[in-house]
Amino acid sequence: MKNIYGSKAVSGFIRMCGDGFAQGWHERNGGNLTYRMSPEDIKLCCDFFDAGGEWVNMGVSADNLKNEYFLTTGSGKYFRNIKVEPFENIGIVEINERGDSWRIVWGLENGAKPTSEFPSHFMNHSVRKSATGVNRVIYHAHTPNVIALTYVLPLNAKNFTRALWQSATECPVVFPDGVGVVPWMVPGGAEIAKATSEIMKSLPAAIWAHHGTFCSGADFDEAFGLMHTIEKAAEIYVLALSTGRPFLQTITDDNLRAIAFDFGVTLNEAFLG
Ligand code: 2HA
Ligand code: ZN
Repeated sequence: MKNIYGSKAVSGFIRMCGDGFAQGWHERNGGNLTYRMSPEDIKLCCDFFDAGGEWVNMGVSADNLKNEYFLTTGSGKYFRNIKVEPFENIGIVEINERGDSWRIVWGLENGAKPTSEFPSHFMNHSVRKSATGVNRVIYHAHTPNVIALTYVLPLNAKNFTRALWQSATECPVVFPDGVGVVPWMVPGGAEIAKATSEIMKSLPAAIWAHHGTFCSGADFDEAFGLMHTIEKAAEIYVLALSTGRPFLQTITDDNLRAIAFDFGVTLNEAFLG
């Protein structure tokens, strides 16, 4: 490999950032992405690492993320610029053996730091790794239609999950566990990190009221696909609402159960009925 961009981890990460920007989810420095590298990714990329950076304590810790390596977007950086200048806008951090600090080993040049939401991402990685065994991606985006719905739907998991499941037939198959909702909170801190990771113990996505969406996935396709599916369902719901006409019909709970049965998934019954 001639340079680090030849690795699937780094090229896939950069591609996903560009795809999110193209969707209109990353105005200015909005949104952030992290990827927990596999042993193969690390083996491929480590020739390009420089571990001379300082350790920085995160204020949160996770036993199951000790000594892991994460690709991360930079704090205050614009998704729009990632493709053209990746080394300043994204980077790789190593986690220490206590699981409570990071240091930069590649990228984030000229004084850049990991995303301001790194504590949220880190805690979500920890709970999704435990819950699924395979999760590697945590993705936060400012999804406009999901945000719009947080002004008009009651802020709870049941209402949001049902509204999304009913808005597109694919939804119960893509996220049969449903989505959670975090009430409005100041972003970037330990409190919102804790609230989000509580949800992520059992659900693959959390909606942040009046802010955006957090999604998880085993790989870039799965995490991006989940964000895309949730946001598109929300768009359909908003379109239906914006006709100003009453809903005459929808996908009923029994229809949802029938989809789940045929596609071999188990729907979270707590969000039905
Ligand atoms: O990175 O999206 O939530 C900026 C944000 C903070
Ligand atoms: Zn945000």
